[in-house]
Amino acid sequence: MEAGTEFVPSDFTRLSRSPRPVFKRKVYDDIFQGRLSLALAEVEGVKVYRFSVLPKGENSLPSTHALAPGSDIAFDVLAGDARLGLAKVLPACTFQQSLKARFEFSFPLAKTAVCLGLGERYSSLNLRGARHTLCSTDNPNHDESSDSLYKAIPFAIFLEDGLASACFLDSAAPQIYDLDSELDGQVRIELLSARGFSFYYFDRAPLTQIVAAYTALTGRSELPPRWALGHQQSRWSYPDAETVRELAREFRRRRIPCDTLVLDIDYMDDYRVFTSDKGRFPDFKGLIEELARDNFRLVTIVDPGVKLDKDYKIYQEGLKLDLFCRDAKGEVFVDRVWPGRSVFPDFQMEATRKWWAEKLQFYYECGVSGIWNDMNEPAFFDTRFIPVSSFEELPEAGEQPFLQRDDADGGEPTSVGHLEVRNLYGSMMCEATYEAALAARPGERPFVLTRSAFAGIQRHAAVWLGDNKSWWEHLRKSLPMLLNVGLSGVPFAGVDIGGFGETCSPEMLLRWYEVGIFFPFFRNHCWLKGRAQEPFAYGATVEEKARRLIELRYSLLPYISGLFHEHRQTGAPLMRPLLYHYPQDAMALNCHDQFMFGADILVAPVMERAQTHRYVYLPEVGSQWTSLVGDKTYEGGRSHYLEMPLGTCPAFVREGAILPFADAMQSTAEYEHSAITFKVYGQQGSAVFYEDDGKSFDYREGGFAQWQLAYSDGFLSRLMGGHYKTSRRYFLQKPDGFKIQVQL
Ligand code: MIG
Repeated sequence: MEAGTEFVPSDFTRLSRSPRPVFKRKVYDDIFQGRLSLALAEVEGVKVYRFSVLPKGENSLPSTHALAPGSDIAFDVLAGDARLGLAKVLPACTFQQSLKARFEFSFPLAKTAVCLGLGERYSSLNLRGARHTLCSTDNPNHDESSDSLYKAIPFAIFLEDGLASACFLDSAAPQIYDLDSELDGQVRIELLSARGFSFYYFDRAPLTQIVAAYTALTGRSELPPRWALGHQQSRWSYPDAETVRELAREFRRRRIPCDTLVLDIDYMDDYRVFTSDKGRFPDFKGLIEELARDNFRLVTIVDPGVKLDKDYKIYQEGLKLDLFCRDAKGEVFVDRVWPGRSVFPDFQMEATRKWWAEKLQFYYECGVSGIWNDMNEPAFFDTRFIPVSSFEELPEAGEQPFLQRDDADGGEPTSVGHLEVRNLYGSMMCEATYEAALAARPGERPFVLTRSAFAGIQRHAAVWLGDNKSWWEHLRKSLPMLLNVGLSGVPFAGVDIGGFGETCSPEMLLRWYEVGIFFPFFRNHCWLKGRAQEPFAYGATVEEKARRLIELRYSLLPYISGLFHEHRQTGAPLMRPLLYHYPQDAMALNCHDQFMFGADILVAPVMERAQTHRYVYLPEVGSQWTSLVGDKTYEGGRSHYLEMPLGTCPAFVREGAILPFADAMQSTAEYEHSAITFKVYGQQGSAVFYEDDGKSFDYREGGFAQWQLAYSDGFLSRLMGGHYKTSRRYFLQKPDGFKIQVQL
């Protein structure tokens, strides 16, 4: 490769549309001369094999921070030749180092296997039949030609005959997963790296258990602060304090529930991070206090790029402390982003993360509630990385646009080419941000939102899927995309409701809210062009229907909090493909326009223009489903052609469920005092009801209430655990509609 040619600025769209490289069939000479080891652990009842590869010249495996610290999973090293051992556990698996900076795995894929996971893919649910590159990329055009997007989560699941197996390739370097794209029944994984890595294979088990094992390894999300589960309103950008005040007033005046207002890049002084613009936000702190009086939280965006400005303190400091990325010649790497020419913190170094966390105190001192990390792939206006998939191997460090200093092992930093660790950049920024929040408010659950992410991100941040558009196709795609993100270990996820780019129509906004109230992360956001997209921006009819939907979201908060608790227990995502609960049901296998929201609620939204009806598939012969709104009942085990007028709630409740509902409210500040009504679906039911204070970490030490509920013969029995007490009232709504108060 000629130095310099791969990284010249070029037109993104053209590149991403260039013909795909043909997969190489050449068999390479085996050049591997390093060390291998194979180990086994039983995790959540799943046999997990770890195949570690240390190429020649490397002394230790680099850490990617993907594994949860303190998860004491003990791997037993297996005797025997590691490669033969791997073939034994993964039939017909071949492994080879084919070039100095290229490794390959391949193994056969059962004919009917469904492929899932791999984080954020522009794909329908089944990832099979395509090549998927994992190299975090700010690709603003999500379409059929898209390959890499913002996140890189190298965890792939293969579901076959009701059981799943999976692999997790723990390396932050670019990877390509060819999932039978040549229709020859092969999975081929290429890793473009010169460094060591571990390849985990999860042996066949039920999908629920595979997800439990993967999240036991890479960690589970802490419970989010309750306010972050409420409705969030964002735009690029609300330009000044007065606009923000007016926005808050409008929400409350119109009684549209909302917890959080979000400030995009224009709150800053000329896009300098850790500042606010004195002209447009003269009293930033005062504004936040004022909003708080009305029960609004403020979240601000933070980008990694630091403006190259010799008079800017942050730039001076980072330079002096030597915390910015440098190129092979030792020059600080400069590229353009929103602040103009900028430099980029080397988050791979602990010192940088500590420094960043200190700087973030600016926001917490002002009263900001959460931080939204954007552009952290990292994105550049000039340097382009696509298409990695055309590389034969990873370019030498010196040929990469810059280097990073990796001290992830806790030792002396090693210099590595940026691409070796690029997929980690966003996650490392989030780790710093999470620590900053904990330092600022010990004992309070942080809220961090991120665009770029690597495996394990769920420990530090929620994610959203970047720049979707106000297109029906993007509304439709949000389902399978979020489902695969969830199966990849990340429960707290959402997409911009209404779409980020282009212009959302009134009809589309409502359809998006109909399903959006079931996205774990629930935020309306759009760009600066096009029309306003707040739920009240489209006239009275839309406003009224949107209000009802958002109110419903708030009523569901007890259920949603319970789902996050369940995630902590089992690793289960909140949004689950039907096959998660019905793996033997052929109709469920390929269903990507419906999903389960927890085990009890099935969501089947309308996602087409001018469509007033749709087929809804309800699983399980012999069971009965009830519409969440309106209490109409439908038989399970077949499809129903249902009328779904605008503003409809497209959700159905499983027979035997008991759902907890809060009263409607304007913000989660009212949650504590709301009554909770347990509604029974069917003549008997059972459920676990979970609650806690919604803000602290007390739940780790018993500061929660967990009720085992069982209903039969008109009687509700409850068994309680934990020592969290509330003063709210609880009601039971029986199947005949009759409502009575229940005592603790
Ligand atoms: O280059 O901060 O995905 O949500 O509004 C665009 C401006 C940068 C991209 C994010 C989007 C955000 C926008 N950002």
